[in-house]
Amino acid sequence: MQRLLKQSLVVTASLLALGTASLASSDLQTIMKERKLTEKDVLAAAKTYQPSGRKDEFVVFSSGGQSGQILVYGVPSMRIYKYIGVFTPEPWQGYGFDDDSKKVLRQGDIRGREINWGDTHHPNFTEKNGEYVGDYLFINDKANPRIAVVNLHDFETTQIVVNPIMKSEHGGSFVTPNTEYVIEASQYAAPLDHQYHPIEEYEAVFRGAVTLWKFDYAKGKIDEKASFSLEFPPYMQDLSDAGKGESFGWAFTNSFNSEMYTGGIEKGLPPFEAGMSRNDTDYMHVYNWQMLEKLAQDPKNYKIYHGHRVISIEAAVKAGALFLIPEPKSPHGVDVSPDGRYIVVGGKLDTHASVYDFRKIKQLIDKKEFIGADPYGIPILDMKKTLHGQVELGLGPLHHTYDAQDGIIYTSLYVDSQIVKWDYKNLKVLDRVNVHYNIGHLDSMEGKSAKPKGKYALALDKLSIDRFNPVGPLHPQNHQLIDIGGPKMELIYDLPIPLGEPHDVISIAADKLKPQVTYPMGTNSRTGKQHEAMTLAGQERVERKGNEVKIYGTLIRSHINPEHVTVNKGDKVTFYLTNLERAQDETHGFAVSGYNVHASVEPGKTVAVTFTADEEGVFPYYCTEFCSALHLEMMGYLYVKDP
Ligand code: CUK
Ligand code: CUA
Repeated sequence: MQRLLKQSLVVTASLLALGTASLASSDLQTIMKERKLTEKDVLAAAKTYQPSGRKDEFVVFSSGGQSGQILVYGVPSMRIYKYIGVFTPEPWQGYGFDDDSKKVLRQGDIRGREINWGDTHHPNFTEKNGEYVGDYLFINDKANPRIAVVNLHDFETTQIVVNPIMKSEHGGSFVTPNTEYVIEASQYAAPLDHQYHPIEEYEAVFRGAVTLWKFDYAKGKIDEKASFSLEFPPYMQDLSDAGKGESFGWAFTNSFNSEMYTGGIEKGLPPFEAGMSRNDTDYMHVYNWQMLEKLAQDPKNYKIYHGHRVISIEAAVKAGALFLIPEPKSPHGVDVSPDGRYIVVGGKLDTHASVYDFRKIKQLIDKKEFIGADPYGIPILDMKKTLHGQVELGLGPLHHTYDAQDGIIYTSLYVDSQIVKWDYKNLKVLDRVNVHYNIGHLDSMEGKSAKPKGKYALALDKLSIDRFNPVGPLHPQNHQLIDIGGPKMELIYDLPIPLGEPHDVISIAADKLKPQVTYPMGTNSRTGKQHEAMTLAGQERVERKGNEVKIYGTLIRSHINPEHVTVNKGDKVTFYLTNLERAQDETHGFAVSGYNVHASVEPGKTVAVTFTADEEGVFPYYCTEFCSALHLEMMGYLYVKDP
């Protein structure tokens, strides 16, 4: 109904623009009156409405926060397209319910323990010369440090790597300009050896780190053996960004506990929060991954933890690959400008944003001009001498995103609930818009790449409070769309996010995504290769070896072949299923009653589901997608008998 209404509004708005008094415009007046819509509301609707069949200009990938998933939606329509199961089982896609996806999902943690959720924060695309390439997407898990790779040719998660040294992370995933590395920086410091150590050993044993995951583009996989880490002091590292353009080769990581405060309300000490914000400044870590890459070749520079190379602070300092710069109190976002020259940092407890000039940083590094060193021997650069300037923006500056227009940046103000548009070269505020409420990340289209597109910005609000129909104490989050095409920013749409706290989003021009619509026949989507159990028409069969039964089946409108399978109680049963369809969107699903297995079998895909037939009886299996008029007839029986 609302869509229909919007459609008539669009028509009418254009008629109005032509100055045509018409029936439609009187309809519009009536509707506007009935629904209490202002002219501004009608314009906002016209800017976001997509008639049926019209595609969006940008596609947004949002972290799903505690859901461990990724959410995909379009801009400007804000229509949700997909959830991608990443760290969490997702039954529709069979993710975590078929054998091939279980191999990706059920990685476990460093102790081999199975973990079925994740806290996703920062999605990032593959890049070429700092511009986004719609081939792969990376996302981190803050809670159980891992990085996942999503293949954007089919929007499926194809790899999860477990960080071998961290216990918590936040500065991931950030990608170097040609996708050489995916950067993952730790958050809460912990002993790298995963052993017990009391808090008294904080300064001596607890550590942060940054892991540089090597991405093998041809294989579409992170190469764990070629990856390495750099040890950091226990300063509680935070967001990171990779340099580009003139800062290519460098990377930047914030931290918020230069105090190395260890708290203890149970011991009568002020809590973490009080002690960690005592100092006026924390440290930005400035490091060169190209130099670290070389250091990682020589065993004298690193220690091995869990088979993984960790370059020591000492070796990095000696090589001139690691520096610290003070930054305003409790920083959060660090965002490198499209040309790579400036690094903008927001301090949550400071009203300013700080613009660092990489040229000035580089000059001090080249001259070896330091104001001292931290307790771990890392040279510290003079903050004043590296700053281009600071601008007072308001309360709680968090994150930044860039505009297509050179020198223009947008910053989120968490406490003030605003987006500020400002000029980071001439250091002046240009505009501000209220958002609802308490914004975290924001994104202008491709706004963190070397070629931002502008046009729209997204505000990722942490609280929605009164924006939507109440659905209980756990409120949806609110993604607000802002038109940034004109001189004044205009808020034009609210999208309730129902699935977790989406800390960050990343957007890409829709034409940069070229997903396939069907698979080459017999594809194992998780490996991208032909499935060893691909079954074509006429090859359907049941093979038995001891108590292992393998069913090689096919799916096509509107039958499952075979339709009857008999096994003995206790048999290990594997159904291999190939969808023989060649038409797009002719997906079949596969479920067996009572055995907790499900597969989504898109055209051309082959999947496997394995279970132990531990219960005697008759179990219908069926197709779970309404695929044809005879969908309900697409079924069969599994007979489990006591031998
Ligand atoms: S985020 Cu992860 S704490 Cu500001 Cu990048 Cu919400
Ligand atoms: Cu195939 Cu329903």
